[in-house]
Amino acid sequence: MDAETFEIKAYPEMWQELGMDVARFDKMRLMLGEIYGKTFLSQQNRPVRMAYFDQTIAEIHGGRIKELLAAKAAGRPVIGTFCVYIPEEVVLAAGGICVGLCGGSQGSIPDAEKILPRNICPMVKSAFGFKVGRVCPYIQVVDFVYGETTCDAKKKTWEILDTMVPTYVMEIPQMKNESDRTMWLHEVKEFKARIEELSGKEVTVDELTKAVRVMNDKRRALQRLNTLRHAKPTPISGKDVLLIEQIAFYDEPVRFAAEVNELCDELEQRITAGEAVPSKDAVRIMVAGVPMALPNWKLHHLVERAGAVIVNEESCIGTRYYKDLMAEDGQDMETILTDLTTRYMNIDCSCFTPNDERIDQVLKEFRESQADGIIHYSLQFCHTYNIEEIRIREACAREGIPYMFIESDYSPEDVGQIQTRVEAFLEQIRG
Ligand code: BJ8
Repeated sequence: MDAETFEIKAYPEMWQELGMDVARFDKMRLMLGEIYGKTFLSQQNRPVRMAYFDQTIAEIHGGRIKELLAAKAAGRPVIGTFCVYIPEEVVLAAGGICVGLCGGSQGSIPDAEKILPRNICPMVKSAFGFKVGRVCPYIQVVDFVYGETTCDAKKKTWEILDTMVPTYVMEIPQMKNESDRTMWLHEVKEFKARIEELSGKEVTVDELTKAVRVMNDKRRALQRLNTLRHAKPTPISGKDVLLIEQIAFYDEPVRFAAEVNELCDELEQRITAGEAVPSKDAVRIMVAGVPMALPNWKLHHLVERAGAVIVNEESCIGTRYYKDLMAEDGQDMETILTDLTTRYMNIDCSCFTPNDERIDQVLKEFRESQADGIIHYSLQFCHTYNIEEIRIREACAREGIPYMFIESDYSPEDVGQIQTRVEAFLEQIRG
């Protein structure tokens, strides 16, 4: 595959059956394919094993959708998600499938703004707009959307989204006291009952244990990838790792973990051979902050185009998704669900207060990734990340870590301005 000829495959008949706006979606498909070619396939010296992930993108609107439809036909529920708080293990144990829904595109925002206020998070608008405009096959396929009460923009949008596609909302605690843990455990049990009702299948201890192993294996593969990219020089670009972290949310988990491990084998050989991407003395940047939902590649592209390399994402599309595993030896349902509750309560989303763990985690990841500086990335109107940024900035100042804050959206309008700021930041680091 090369940058000029790459194309995302078209499945107009299937899209028609899914009730999509086929003509408009087809234009979006062509545009996405072109951007993908320029952003990813134009990179030099990519690992050979990235071919699987390129192929996954080529089939993003077809191959995976066919798999989801086949699963549904076999009675397996398909759940669309927007947050790493979904207890995926429970869905898997009932034979179901989780798919992360797109929310990283400017193209669907005008659809959302016909209904929602303009001054809310672009991720929420983008995701909502995909349903309004009927331009995402994933949201057309799902049995229900999993929503959560992490932030105000999301929780109020679910009420409106629910009129278009069934939306199940779980209450996420905002603190981590004992009472919050008890409440979250109760929420998990109710979610399990809902999944069992939908699938017609009881979630047994055996099935749940198997699902925990599947998810742990997938998370272990991503941890391995992240550890390998921390090598100096790094054997893979930040863009490619971000892409894999995004694909993690919709690919079949066993296949995905196997492919990531194959890639890791190749990266180990590259490290031994001293192969560097992009060059041995490239400035190493760690990104922290909000998730970058598909196809949000803007910041990574700008940073790496300026000659630096991104070596870590402290983000839900990043380490927050895979840093924590679960015990695999739970003997009874109550113990497993309690372990699961603990694992998910370790997620240090900025919706929590206080959230000191996240500040510590950012510093820990900075040290582990051998980065030279941190860019904190927030989306416009995301109050929790935009305010928590103050504490990250203070911590970086205390530790003498070069630091920059970027608040952006999905439009191309601030590209020039971000490019200039990134270049100045890299110069500051180079000294
Ligand atoms: S666990 S980070 S995936 S909520 S950026 S929509 S918070 S206004 S994405 Fe998130 Fe779950 Fe937390 Fe992770 Fe709201 Fe902020 Fe937008 Fe956000």
